[in-house]
Amino acid sequence: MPTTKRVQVIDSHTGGEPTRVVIAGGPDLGEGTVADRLKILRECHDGFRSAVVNEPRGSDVLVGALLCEPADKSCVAGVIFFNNVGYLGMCGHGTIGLVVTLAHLGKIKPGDHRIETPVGVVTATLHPAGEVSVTNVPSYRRVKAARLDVPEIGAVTGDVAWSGNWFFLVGDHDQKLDLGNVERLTDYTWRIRQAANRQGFPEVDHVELFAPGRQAGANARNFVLCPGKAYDRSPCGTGTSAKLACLAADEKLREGETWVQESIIGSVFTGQFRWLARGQGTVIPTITGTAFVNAETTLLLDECDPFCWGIRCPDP
Ligand code: PYC
Repeated sequence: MPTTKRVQVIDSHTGGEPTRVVIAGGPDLGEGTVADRLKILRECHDGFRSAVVNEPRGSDVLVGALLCEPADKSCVAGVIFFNNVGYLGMCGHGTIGLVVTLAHLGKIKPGDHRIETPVGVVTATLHPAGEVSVTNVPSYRRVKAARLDVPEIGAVTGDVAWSGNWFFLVGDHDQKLDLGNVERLTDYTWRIRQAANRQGFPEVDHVELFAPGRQAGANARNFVLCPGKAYDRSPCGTGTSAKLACLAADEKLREGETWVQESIIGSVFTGQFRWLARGQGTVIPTITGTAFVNAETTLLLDECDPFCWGIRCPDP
C-alpha cells in the first residue's frame, strides 16, 4: 500500500545560505555514531536526502541537516549535513542554522553546546544576542601552492586544506567577485575543481576564490563553489576555517586575532583560531555568524508522486 510520509522541517538562512533541519520523520539509522548513521543514510536511504533538498521541494542551494541522537552523550545533538548531490563532513553555516533552530524550538539556551558530526564533535556557543560561534574540527593545510593546469584557464596555483570538508583555495586569479558574475565564477571554479580532482587531489570538493574585502573591516571577500555546483551565499564556515588554517600556516594571522570574511552577497563571518599542534600546522578555528528561522513546515512524501524522491542531479 503506498503511503505518504510526513517529514517535519525548520528552514533558516545563515548569511543568505539556507539550511533545512529535519526534526522528525527521518529514516531509522540505527544506534551507532553519527558517522555510522551517515553510512546507513548514504547506502540505504539516499532518496530521503534527495526528497528533502532537491526540487520540487528544495533547490540546488539548500543544505539539509538531519538531527540524530548523538552517540557521545556530552552532545546536545547529532547532525548529518547533505546537499543536492551528497553529504558534507561538516557545515559551518548549517551548524549556525541548526543552533538557532534548536533555540527556536526551546531545546537550548545561550551557552556552549557540543554537537556530534560525522567528522567529529564541534562546539557551538549561542550568545545572548543570538549570534552563534562554532568551534570547528581540527583543520590544516595539506598542500601549499599546488599548481594545476586548468583547461581553458591555464596555470592556477592554490592551497589544499581540510576543515571538515576539502577546499582548494585560490587568491591569485583575474576574476571579479561580483554577484553579477556568478555564472562565470561557477564555470571558472568548476574547471579548477575538475583539474584538482584529476591532478592529484581527488578529495577536493569545494573551491574558494579570494579578493580584497569591500566593506569596512572585511579582510577578504570570497566566492565558494559547493560540491553540487551551487555557490555558497554565506562566507562558508568550513571555507573560512580552511582559510584560517592557511593564514596560520603562513603566519599571516596570529592566534586569537580576528579575521573578517565577507561573502559574494556581502554577508559576514568573523573567525579566529587557536593552535592545536603548531608543529603540524593544525588549528582549531572558530567562526561566528547569525541565522534566522524563516519557515516551519511538514514535507509530504507521497510514493504515488513520480517526483516523490526529488529531481536528482545527474553528476554535475
Ligand atoms: O558553511 O561550511 C559551510 C558550508 C559548506 C557548504 C555550504 N556551506
